[in-house]
Amino acid sequence: MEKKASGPFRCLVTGAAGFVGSHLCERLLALGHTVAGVDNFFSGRRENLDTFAGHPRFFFYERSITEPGLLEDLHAAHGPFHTVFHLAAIVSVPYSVEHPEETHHVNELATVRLLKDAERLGIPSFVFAGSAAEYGMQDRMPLRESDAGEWTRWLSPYGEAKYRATMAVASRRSRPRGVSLRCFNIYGPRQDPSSPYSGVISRFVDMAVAGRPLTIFGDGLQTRDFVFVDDVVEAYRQAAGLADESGNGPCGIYNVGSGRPRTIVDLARLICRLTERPESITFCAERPGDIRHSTASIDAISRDLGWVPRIGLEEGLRRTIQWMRSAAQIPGVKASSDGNGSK
Ligand code: UD2
Repeated sequence: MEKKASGPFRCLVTGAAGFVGSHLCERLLALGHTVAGVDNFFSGRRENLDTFAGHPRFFFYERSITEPGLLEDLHAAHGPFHTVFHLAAIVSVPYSVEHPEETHHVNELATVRLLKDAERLGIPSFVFAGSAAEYGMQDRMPLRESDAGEWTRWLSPYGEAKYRATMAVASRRSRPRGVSLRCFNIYGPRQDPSSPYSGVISRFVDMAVAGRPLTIFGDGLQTRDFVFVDDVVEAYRQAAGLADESGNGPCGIYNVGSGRPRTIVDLARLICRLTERPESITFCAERPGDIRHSTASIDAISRDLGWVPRIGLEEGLRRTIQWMRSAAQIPGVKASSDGNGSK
């Protein structure tokens, strides 16, 4: 049985024009909440706001999360907030390797400052976009929340900054109660396929819809854990306590994934079948720095929040393919900016 929604509440969403942030805003508005959204369009895209930009309970600010005083300003204008959903970040792993200092400032220090501001303002709940990249290089699967620590060999400044920010958030027990969601490979409508580092599903669906061969880096036997964006949004809602009548939720760190490993070659074949294309797959050199396997243990989030993914891979792919086909019809909508979104 679906838990009864509480509220309505006022929420802040940073990264509102991103792949996941825009879905989160849309869902919160549909549930009757008021949403202040922030994005500086570093990787977010204006068209991601199209379906709700004019909503009477949505207030958008083109500002950066690195600006001191941001939370105070928005709290004064639209608060008191029940939850800060903090998704804005440098999301590109290769960019983080080239710009480690900037990544440290945006992904870690700005998060810590927002957290302190939330404490000063007495905001009840702070939910952070952690990442599976926090686990770095690992041999044992599935990954449990305790598998990342100071001993971890991070593969990028992105992974390390996300880990440090997660630890700061998850140590908060009240006002704000802190939750970090370590999301695995998120996919779905609005994920941008245009960069070589965009999520593999957005790239494969884009290639298949365009009638081009799907390009696998390496032997295709590497595995990932794919989770549909609507399931991720539901995890955010539950983590904030918005699915509970009391408005209360947990604190700590939770993996968000399917709990099921999928090989990239099986994924490619499935996408060919669902797009009704002949199986046209090419293999090329392995991507430098790629991890071999990544699977989430979702025991903790299932136990504490009752969250389980509802959308299976095939259904999620169908929805993604449908979106990619319709986006392909609208000039200027599909593709063409930095990869935002997953992990
Ligand atoms: C990387 C990043 C992650 C995020 C993600 C983009 C790390 C540790 N993590 O994760 O933070 O930026 O990329 O979604 O760097 N692949 C192909 N063909 C393609 C594209 C990808 O074979 O056209 C392979 C790729 O080599 C990898 C797998 O598919 O083995 C998954 O790739 P991904 O980029 O979707 O995700 P991932 O987990 O490597």
